Amino acid sequence: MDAIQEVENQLNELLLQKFEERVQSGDAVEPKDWMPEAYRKHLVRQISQHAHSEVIGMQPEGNWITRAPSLRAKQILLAKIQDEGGHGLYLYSAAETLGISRDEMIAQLHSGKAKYSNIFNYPALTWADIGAIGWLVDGAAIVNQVSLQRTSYGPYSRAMVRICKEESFHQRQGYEIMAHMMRGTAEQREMAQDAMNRWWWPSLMMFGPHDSESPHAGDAFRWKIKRHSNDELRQKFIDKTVQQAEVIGLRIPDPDLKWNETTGHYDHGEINWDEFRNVINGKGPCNKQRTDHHKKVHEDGAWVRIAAQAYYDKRANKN
Ligand code: BYC
Repeated sequence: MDAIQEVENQLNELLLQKFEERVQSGDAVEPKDWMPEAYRKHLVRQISQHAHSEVIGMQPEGNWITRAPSLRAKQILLAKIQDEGGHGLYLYSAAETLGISRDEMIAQLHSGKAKYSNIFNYPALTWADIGAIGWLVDGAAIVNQVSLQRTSYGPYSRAMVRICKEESFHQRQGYEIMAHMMRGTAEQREMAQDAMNRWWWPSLMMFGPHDSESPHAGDAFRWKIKRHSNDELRQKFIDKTVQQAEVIGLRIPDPDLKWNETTGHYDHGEINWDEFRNVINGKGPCNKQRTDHHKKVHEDGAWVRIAAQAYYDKRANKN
């Protein structure tokens, strides 16, 4: 028994070495390839959380479909929300190639075992929030996702390529709303600034904790799941967004924000990490509302899944 175990261990070490050489050379890892269990688990965690974020992210925006200020705005918002649902589907499919079922992922979301992005636990109070979500939230997501296009797992990386194309349209849609409001009345400008004030800091939190506090960073870099660190991507987002805010006359709600000649980047104030931890651990303003809504809709839609399965089974039996 011991001898068998030893051979097995040696074999696993060899496989791990080969796997790491492949990843280092830049080859994509595909579903049927051998992979270390920790790599598989890391990806299931990240991809499923990413998928849940896309789907839960439909809720704050869906809240505004019936109140969009014009037919054009309504059509665009509907298309955007539909895109987010599609992103969730590509990502659930990518995660399924790692041996976890959609049902298991949904059960983990409902039990609280799986997280979703902190950002969707805040309410969308005014139409300007829809602008801020598109511009800041999708803008932050793009910075992260452009980097993930080169992630080592093939199905995740390919999903990212398509998602990024759609997200850049979403970001422009949000910026257009904000620019439009900033050209409007004093009340509209105030509304846009208020949305900016509420969404800025949670958007910076989307990139995750500082690098020194990021427990998953080690494996993520070792296996090229991540190509850039949380802090690098956050800085990139700040640098590009500050200029966009200036163009339309919005103020960044950070008194410590200033251009640093030496680093060539903006310095920024400290993020409220207590707020971040509270929000991702279920104590944000809308956590309960978001999960309760997802559970209810999932239960209400059970008949659709049953009917689709019955149709599929019937066809399969015929062939
Ligand atoms: N929110 O070691 P770390 C969208 C957790 S949706 C919640 O740095 P990692 C859109 C992290 O999970 C796009 N939790 O982790 C949709 C870990 O806890 P666990 C959303 C967070 O994985 C609709 C712990 O903190 N994008 O665009 O190396 C409408 C330690 O973190 C967050 C994605 O999901 C957070 N923000 O790095 C509009 C991107 N940050 O799991 C727009 C995919 C950290 O041990 N995900 N945590 O319990 C990633 O790139 C990475 O997972 C992260 C975190 C950068 C988020």
